[in-house]
Amino acid sequence: MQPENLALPVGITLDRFILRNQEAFRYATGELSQLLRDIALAAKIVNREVNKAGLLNITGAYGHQNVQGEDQQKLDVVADIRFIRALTNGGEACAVVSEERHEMVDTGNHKGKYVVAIDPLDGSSNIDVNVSIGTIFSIYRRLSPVGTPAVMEDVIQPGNRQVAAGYILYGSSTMLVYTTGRGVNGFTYDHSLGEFFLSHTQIQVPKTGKIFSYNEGNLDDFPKLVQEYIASCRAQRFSSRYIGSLVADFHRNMLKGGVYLYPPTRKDPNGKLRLLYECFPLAFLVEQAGGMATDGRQRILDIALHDWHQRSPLYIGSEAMVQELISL
Ligand code: AHM
Ligand code: MG
Repeated sequence: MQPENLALPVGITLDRFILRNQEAFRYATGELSQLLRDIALAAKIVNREVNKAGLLNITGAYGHQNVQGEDQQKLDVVADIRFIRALTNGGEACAVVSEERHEMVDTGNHKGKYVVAIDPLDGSSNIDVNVSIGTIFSIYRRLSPVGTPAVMEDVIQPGNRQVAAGYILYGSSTMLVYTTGRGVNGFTYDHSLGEFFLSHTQIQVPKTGKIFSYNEGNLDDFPKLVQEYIASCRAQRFSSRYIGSLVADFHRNMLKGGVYLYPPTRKDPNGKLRLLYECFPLAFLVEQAGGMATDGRQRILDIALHDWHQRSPLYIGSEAMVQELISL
């Protein structure tokens, strides 16, 4: 055996990858890179909390409802605090909008050029039952002058203005997947080294697929045409896969080819998912990976935002499948 085979290279760390990409931009100041690293740090901490959730008795409802009127899980609150603290200490984000908070958080970093929208822990109904959950984030350049406090307009921008977006999937392994508009790359967390390593280079969503994901309990509420599309998936004997954690369902479909549907329902006539920190970031990622995202009428990324907790129907995944849906 060759001596070097005794110690194989460990690969490219997320930090090095971010730095290399930054070097490709002549005038890059490194602030976006630092911001991504802050998010990765918080992700590692949240990953630790998620892993020990049962041990520390921090699972279960926190006893409050969040702004959507849903029960907050303790880990939702913990993740929210972790991300906001990391972004505040980092200094590059002047404001953060979180699914868990009514108001925009002014980080006090008025010199920061960026604003961040985040769903700190998505799929929260799965926390207590040891099923995959995720974090979703989206980064915008602020519109208001640097050096002043952020204003509402900074975080009411359409998805097509995102400069970066990504998610962390706390699954059978922990992954961070992100884009800065030049393709999508995925990094897998090595617990023993405490580092994310590049594992999925330039991810491409298969053009079509055989997986469809939706909450079947809501089927009778769906618009007739969506029901027809689902009937056609069934007729073709496609596989139905639904975890109930958007990040996990999205991730699987992005790698294997498929479509995720959250249509309007009687309970949520505008759809359940939130544009700013759920639909926009995933739509940016899917398009960067060659897929599509629509609300049934228009491209998700072009929807005008009026409220940072605004909801939308979402149909996202392989291009051919989303196209077929739209054509109906
Ligand atoms: P959450 O942000 O409260 O966790 O809700 C979002 C989640 C998504 O992860 C998931 O795709 C969807 O809600 C599941 O909804 P349902 O339980 O109605 O199928
Ligand atoms: Mg969510």
